[in-house]
Amino acid sequence: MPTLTLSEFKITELDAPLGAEVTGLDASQSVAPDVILQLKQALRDRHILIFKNQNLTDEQLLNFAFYFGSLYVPPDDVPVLASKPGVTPVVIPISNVDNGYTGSGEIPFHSDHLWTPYPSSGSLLYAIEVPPEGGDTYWLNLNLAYETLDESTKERIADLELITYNPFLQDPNGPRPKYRLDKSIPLISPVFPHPLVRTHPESGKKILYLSYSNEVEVVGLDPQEGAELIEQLREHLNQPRFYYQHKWSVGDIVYWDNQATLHYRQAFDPNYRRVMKRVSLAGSRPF
Ligand SMILES: O=C(O)CCC(=O)C(=O)O
Ligand SMILES: [Fe+2]
Repeated sequence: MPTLTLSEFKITELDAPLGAEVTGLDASQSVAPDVILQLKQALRDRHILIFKNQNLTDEQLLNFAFYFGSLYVPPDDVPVLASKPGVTPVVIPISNVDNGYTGSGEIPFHSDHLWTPYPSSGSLLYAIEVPPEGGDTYWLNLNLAYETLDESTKERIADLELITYNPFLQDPNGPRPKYRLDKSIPLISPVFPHPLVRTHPESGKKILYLSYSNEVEVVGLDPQEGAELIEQLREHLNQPRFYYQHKWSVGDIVYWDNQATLHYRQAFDPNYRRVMKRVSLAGSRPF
């Protein structure tokens, strides 16, 4: 009989509103079917999985990610993080050095690719170098955010659709409005309304599908009324009781569900190096 060791495969729920830690799994190797199924179930239940102590090549990271789905590829005319015209890298450098894409500033709560027609189901972020302080990432439970709304708000938003404007089509040095009040500004790209209350495609849970600071518009509502509603929902979202703050260690992979969470990145001192790699997985049309 093999003896049990500390590196035995284990999924441990975090003492937080979402998240589970996975130990005793080497993501560079092939993974047993029952383990993959347990991970998928844990992701449905806990929305983010944190794999500890990994050491992977890009190819191994992709091979691991593809157990959970195929690569997210945006339409050619819908830019996302790291897009060059018509091409988006497969493994995206999330780094403040060597031409990485995300600098060292704060990144407000968002869900990746929310402004696209078929947003990614999830993303995996693998930490290669981390700063000694700062640069924590927070994940927020959007099912809990929805469930804790009062009944009259739930009724009011039940059938609303929301447009999130593509932040990668905005002038990076221009104003960053949080709501589209001025409808006279011509649109420079197609927009993709999604249900403001999304149903998770696997768990069936209701999700308040709204990022914290992208420019948005509620379809069919008077702009002032829409802006007030969205502000109220965003105030509700932004509460510590809905989120988990992750302090990174080298070798962590966090796999999160973009259909159930938002994430936020704390700023950090630009003199430190923070080097990560991200892979995003294909999703489906929100309903
Ligand atoms: O740098 C981070 O922690 C997260 C950046 C981010 O938003 C992403 O990789 O999708
Ligand atoms: Fe992101």
